[in-house]
Amino acid sequence: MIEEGEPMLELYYFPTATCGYKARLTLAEKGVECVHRVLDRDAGDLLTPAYLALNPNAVVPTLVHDGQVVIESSIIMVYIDEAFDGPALRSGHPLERARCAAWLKRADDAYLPALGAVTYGVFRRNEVLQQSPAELEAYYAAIPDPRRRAQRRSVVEEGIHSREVTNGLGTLRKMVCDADATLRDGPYLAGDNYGLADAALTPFVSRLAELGFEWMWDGMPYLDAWWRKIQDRKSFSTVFEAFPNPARRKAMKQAGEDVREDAIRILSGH
Ligand SMILES: N[C@@H](CCC(=O)N[C@@H](CS)C(=O)NCC(=O)O)C(=O)O
Repeated sequence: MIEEGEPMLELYYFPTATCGYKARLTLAEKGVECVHRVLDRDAGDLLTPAYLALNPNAVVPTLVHDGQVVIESSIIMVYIDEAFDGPALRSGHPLERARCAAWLKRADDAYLPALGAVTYGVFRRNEVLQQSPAELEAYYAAIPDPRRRAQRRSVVEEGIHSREVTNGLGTLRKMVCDADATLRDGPYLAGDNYGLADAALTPFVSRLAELGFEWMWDGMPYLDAWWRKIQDRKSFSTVFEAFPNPARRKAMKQAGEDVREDAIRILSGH
């Protein structure tokens, strides 16, 4: 409970946002309460002048702490870890901190674009393509960054065969291989305790599981054991069960199942 007079902490996100999960897992692991500003992406909530004033990139998450705005999910995670009491989510050891920073950077630079392409190319396109041609053009035009706009068009129109998606699958396959190799040496990704690196990777592995892509880590016992452990944490159910949507869950599984053979074939050529 946030008491009156306490600094106000607000997190803006939409329920299924990967980057939102990173911030929400961090808050849950720290035991920090905040006001949840839940946006409706499909209703255009990310494009309102009020939201663009907070986050000009028209993306989530956005954290507002006592009127001060913090954007970028990995920066938000570190900010929450530093600004609030609760278990430290980064090791005090310089090398482990560097390893944590490297996972956060890979998540931002490589895994997020890859997962976005795979999610849209496998599943979201089925929803986006319900729009009329004029609505679809307006939808593309509203994406502020030209590179993201071109990527979105390619994955929606070409699906699993878009170069963005095939490259994305390769990147995510490398992500699980690298994580498995790291976890061979210890229980968590950057040190002996659960931390920001684990929280950062969780939404990516979780999305692959939602698509029924667990086959990607067949023969990777260390990643598999980590994933089971992660799902047993209270933070996982707090965050991933907050907005139950069984119909969407079923549609995602089905969409993943529909392209499974293609995805396996694409990865075998990578
Ligand atoms: N680098 C940014 C990326 C944020 C981002 O791309 N967020 C996605 C959700 S994970 C988003 O808001 N997409 C807007 C959309 O789908 O229209 C961060 O880490 O915060």
